[in-house]
Amino acid sequence: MPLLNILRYPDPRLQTVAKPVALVGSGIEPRLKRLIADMLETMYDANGIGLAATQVDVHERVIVIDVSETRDQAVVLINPELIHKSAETLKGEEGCLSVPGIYDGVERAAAVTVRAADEHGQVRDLAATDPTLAVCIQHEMDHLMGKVFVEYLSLLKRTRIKAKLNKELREASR
Ligand code: K1U
Ligand code: ZN
Repeated sequence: MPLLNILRYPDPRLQTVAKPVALVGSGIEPRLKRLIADMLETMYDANGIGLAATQVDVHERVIVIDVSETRDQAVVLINPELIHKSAETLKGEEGCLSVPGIYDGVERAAAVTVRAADEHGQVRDLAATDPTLAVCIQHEMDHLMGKVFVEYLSLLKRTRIKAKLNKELREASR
């Protein structure tokens, strides 16, 4: 199965708001199954713990996540909706496959509950109390809304990050 190209910040396509997936009664259509398989392969190949369809230039509400150490506990979220956010917050270090080499702290809810269809089209509630999973869900749901984690950082930091990534892009295309 092919590895998908991951868009790099500040590519304007990362700002696209994803549309809901039309789920029909008889489960997941082959095109969507292929997308999920390709996204999982791409995420594992890049050593990521999550990937949103937006990052591979598909503007539909699909997320894959695996925060396990064994890398065999994939979670697929189709049309995810946050139904609960804890009042307790945490400031954890985040990274992003679309912003390579940049890590910084972002304040997020420490626990969330998300309602989403799984890879079989079954709608389920997932209560994420593990902070890494909770943060990753929020980070990936931001991608579906066209938001990249660096937008939580100061303008100065964002300007520096854009300059660094643009320089790397120029050097790579020489
Ligand atoms: O690009 C992405 O959306 C995936 C991203 C998910 C993520 C990482 C950390 C916090 C929130 C969301 C990554 O997988 S970045 C690479 C990575 O594996 C990683 C980086 C920092 C901490 C933990 C993992
Ligand atoms: Zn990301």
